[in-house]
Amino acid sequence: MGDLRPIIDELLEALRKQGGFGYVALTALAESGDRTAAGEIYEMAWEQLHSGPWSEVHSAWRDAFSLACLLLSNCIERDEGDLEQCLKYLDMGLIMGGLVFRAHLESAISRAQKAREDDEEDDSQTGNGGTGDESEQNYRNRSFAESLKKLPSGSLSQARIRATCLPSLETFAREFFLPGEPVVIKRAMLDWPALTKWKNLEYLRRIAGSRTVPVEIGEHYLAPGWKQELMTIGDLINRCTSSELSSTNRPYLAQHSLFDQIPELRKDIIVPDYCALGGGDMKSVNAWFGPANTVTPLHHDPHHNLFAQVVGQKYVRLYSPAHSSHLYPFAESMLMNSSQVDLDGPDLLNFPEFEKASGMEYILEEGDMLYIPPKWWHYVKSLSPSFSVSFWWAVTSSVSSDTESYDADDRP
Ligand SMILES: O=C(O)CCC(=O)C(=O)O
Repeated sequence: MGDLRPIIDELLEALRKQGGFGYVALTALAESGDRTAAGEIYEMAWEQLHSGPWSEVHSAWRDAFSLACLLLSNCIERDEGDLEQCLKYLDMGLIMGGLVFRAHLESAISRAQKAREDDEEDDSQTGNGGTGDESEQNYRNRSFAESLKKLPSGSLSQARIRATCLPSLETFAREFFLPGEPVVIKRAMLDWPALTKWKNLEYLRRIAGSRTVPVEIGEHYLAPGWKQELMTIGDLINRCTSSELSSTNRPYLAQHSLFDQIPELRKDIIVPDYCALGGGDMKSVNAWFGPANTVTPLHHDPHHNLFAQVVGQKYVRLYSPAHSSHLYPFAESMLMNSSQVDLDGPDLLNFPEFEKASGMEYILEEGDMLYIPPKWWHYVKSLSPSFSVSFWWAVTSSVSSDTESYDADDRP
């Protein structure tokens, strides 16, 4: 921890100013390897992260949380050698913590992953490796035809989104990007390793199974009872492949910056050249992984979006911004980019204008990439187990328009 000294001292100074005297008093002990002290500073920082709205949590507490995760993980590795548990704490630091210790968390994660892989190699040589074959069959066999029956009413009778095969950058710019027209680009990912690798759940388990991620549970983010849980990707895969899935317990790893967290998975994807248009200010690259029937309700985002369908099929319905008045956006500022109309059961008594909205639709297949221009309304439902990646980018300020005047990176 030698190189951390000045950073820790600076952090402790900031925490004193925030009244975090208990944390400050225990840090030296935690640094010296006292597991109880490390556990206590973890709890103190955790409490501070949950003491009010996230935007009001002081950044020093976020960094204090990361440091506690690092110190606790060191103690666990030394006392129990439980690398899964270490990874859990280190990921918590990445997900909930600040930026100051991010590089330290990342290198501790690489070390723990490497040590885990070495252990697994030993296990496989002694025949201790296991596979979840039966449940994987379950997962794959869920019928696409069954999911098609559950599409919103009026589906498969809307205009079809235009599709084209790998347009040149110039054609894409002239015909779609500049006029703001959606398009499906076929065969857009032939060179992505993800296209073959991510079908294999054992691959995902091996690369990412012990990593902790935020998962949405429930029908969709506007439905009653919807919540978020932190779980490992291994647990998520177990839940996706369980035969007991229902709308209330359906898990969805949605809009998560997985590729910042697990660089090894980033090697499986390639940022499309189209994202360079307009100055190409990449806002986020997000993963969307879940079983059949996950729903993202009708909403819009401020950025250009290239949405890559890597595994499985998804139904997409789009409405142009010109139809906003027929779609009844929520009045509350947090939800202003979401429609009150539930496409899976539209309430035409309360939202009669919805009948006037005319949408466009498409069933995205593996290897399809959908361009969604800024502010276009979109509804997305998976028709099979699915893994997608979205690339959100903004035009740089010299060419930006009012379509990008606010930031709604947080879901919804
Ligand atoms: O795939 C989904 O469920 C939703 C994707 C989406 O809303 C987006 O990429 O902006």
